[in-house]
Amino acid sequence: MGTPKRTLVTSALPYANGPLHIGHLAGAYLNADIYVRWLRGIGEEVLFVCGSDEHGAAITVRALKEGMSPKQIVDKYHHLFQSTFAAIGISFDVYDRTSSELHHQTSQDFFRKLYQDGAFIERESEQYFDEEAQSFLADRYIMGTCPRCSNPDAYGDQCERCGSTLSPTELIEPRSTLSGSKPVMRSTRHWYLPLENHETWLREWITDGTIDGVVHHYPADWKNHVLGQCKSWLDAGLQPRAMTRDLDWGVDVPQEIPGSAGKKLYVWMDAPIGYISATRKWANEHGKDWESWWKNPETSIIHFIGKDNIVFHCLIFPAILKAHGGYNLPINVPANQFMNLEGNKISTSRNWAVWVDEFVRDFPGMEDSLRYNMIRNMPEQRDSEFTWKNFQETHNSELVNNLANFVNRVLVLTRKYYNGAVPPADFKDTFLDQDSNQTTIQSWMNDLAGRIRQVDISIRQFSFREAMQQVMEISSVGNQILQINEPWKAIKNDPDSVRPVMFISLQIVVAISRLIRPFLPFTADRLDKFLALDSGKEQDRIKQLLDAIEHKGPLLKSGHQTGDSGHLFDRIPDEVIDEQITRLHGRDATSITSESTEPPFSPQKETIQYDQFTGLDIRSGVIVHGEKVPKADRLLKLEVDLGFERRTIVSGIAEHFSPSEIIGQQVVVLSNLAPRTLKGIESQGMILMASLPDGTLEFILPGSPIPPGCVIS
Ligand code: B3M
Ligand code: ZN
Repeated sequence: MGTPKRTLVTSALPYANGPLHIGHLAGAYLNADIYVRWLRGIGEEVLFVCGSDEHGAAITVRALKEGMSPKQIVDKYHHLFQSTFAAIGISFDVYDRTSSELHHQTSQDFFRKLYQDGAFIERESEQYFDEEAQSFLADRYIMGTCPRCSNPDAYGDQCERCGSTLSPTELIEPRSTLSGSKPVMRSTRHWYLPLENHETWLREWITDGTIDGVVHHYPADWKNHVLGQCKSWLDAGLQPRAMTRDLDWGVDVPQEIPGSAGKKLYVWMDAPIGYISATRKWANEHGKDWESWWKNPETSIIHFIGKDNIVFHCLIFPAILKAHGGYNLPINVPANQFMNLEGNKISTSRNWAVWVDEFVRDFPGMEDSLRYNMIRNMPEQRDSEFTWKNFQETHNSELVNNLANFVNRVLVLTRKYYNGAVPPADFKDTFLDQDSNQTTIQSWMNDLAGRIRQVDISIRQFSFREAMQQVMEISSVGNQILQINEPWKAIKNDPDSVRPVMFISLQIVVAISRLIRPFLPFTADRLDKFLALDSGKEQDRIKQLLDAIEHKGPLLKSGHQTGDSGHLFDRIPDEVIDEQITRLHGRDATSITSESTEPPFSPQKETIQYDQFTGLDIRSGVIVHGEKVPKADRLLKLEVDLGFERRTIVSGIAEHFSPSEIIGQQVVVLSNLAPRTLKGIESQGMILMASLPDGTLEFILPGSPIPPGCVIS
């Protein structure tokens, strides 16, 4: 698969100001982890670096809120990040932090070099100042009304509602985040990077993929939304950007520079240099040369980030690197979009999130189920959504019914027919393939090699959803082969014909165990144990698989004794999911009143096809009876007349309506929803409700009364 290369992979340094949620995972960590583990498996040299971003207003504002010092805050979350990433199987080679001494040195050296080379311009300007807190107010230290969308809680650097990039002077009615007071203007001096001087080469690099006329990368390999964002910044014209701030917390501007007192590096100057510091830390600890990862043109650099970090990684950091000189630029920045949760934007302040550390505590041994769902719904090209129901569904129908079922059948039958040993077979032996064609083991293995190459292509295109599906497809095909050959019948009359079937099935299990490791590493470990193969070592494992196939040697030889197997995955019952949904909503209800900075409209869901819509049977109905469900604060048991029949529907509206006030209420019902059992009652449909911005629910009413049973479309 091409010549072995060297790749440096970075994931965005998360701000150490709150726990990790699924949005982080799906944005910049899981995708990077799959990519890195795949390259390791193929036998390529790769280094995966990350660390905590411990500077900037994100940290100090949080510290203020929690009544702790910035140092206490970063210590708390840095350690939580380390354990959470490890628990969910993100396999960094090094996880550093930007408060480390080496990082302060590295970023100061950068600043010093740029200063000495005259890469900065110095400027005096008027900036907002909080007289009460005696502090200048940049970035998140200042809030006000967004001039574009009127969000009253926009920050000095960005409006989170409409996504616009802002500067503090654009805010309407600005106020200090520190004291709430009205700021005044005061003048201050800072060092600016004149980005406009970098515009020409940045444009060539981004749009043509060339540096000084030499091909660096193919722009067609970059994601459209990444290119689009970069181009719109370039088209708007780049402006000088301040690289320093008046702050107490951060990396000091080097002392020997006149005017450095009280000045710190802008967090977006120091944070990306954190990738370099992390590489240096790793190199120091392993006696390696860090520079070959950053300066040798043979090394490819790839930054995995979320879409809100695109401009920093594609324009500002490259300009810093170019101004410094001697560094490689990234070959690709495959930014992901955002993942929403149950119809709303994930929000730390509203506690509307699935926290990864809580997940691993609540679902021990099910780390891969979360990884699997995140991969299936990865926001690669557009925003996506996590729902607990979908989590249950992908787990039960794909991991349990497809994967676990296949593995279990193969290992149980092997034990039954051959005492757990791989049966003898010749590569010329035949069996019926998934299309019921008579096929040799040899030709089927060739086909498998082709499938593995397809996975390789998908991963290198950053299409992780597709790659995951291609691996799962191998398991589906394995199931079909068993189904078509029916070894459980053939074993009685024609036991010889069963040998190649079981032999190939076992080879498929081994192939899956290797191919699935980048995606579901914990499952791969379990599979290795079931197969009694040595586990853990990642380097070259996929390469060995391909080599074995290509040299016509099976990976699992005849006579190999498989180990004890168990269930790979157990089904997730409804109660477990309902509990999570209830908990999520409970949290939101308590926090929504205190501080809501979210837009009143939840993001639109992914586009569906027309026939998905026509699959919904929506009817008019009338509530004829209602009662509270014992021991469930939120649930009402309703009797709904649909004209052609009466239905029992359990609805989560008890906090909004009493049973007596809704008798005779006209309702809109999704009538062909599969029945679900809630608190022991079978609910046979769902009443559609409108969610109002203040968190209340309303019935949807027709313009004039309509009889029950009418089709709504
Ligand atoms: N900490 C921003 C973020 O978490 C930032 C990334 C830095 S990458 C160098 O969105
Ligand atoms: Zn806005």
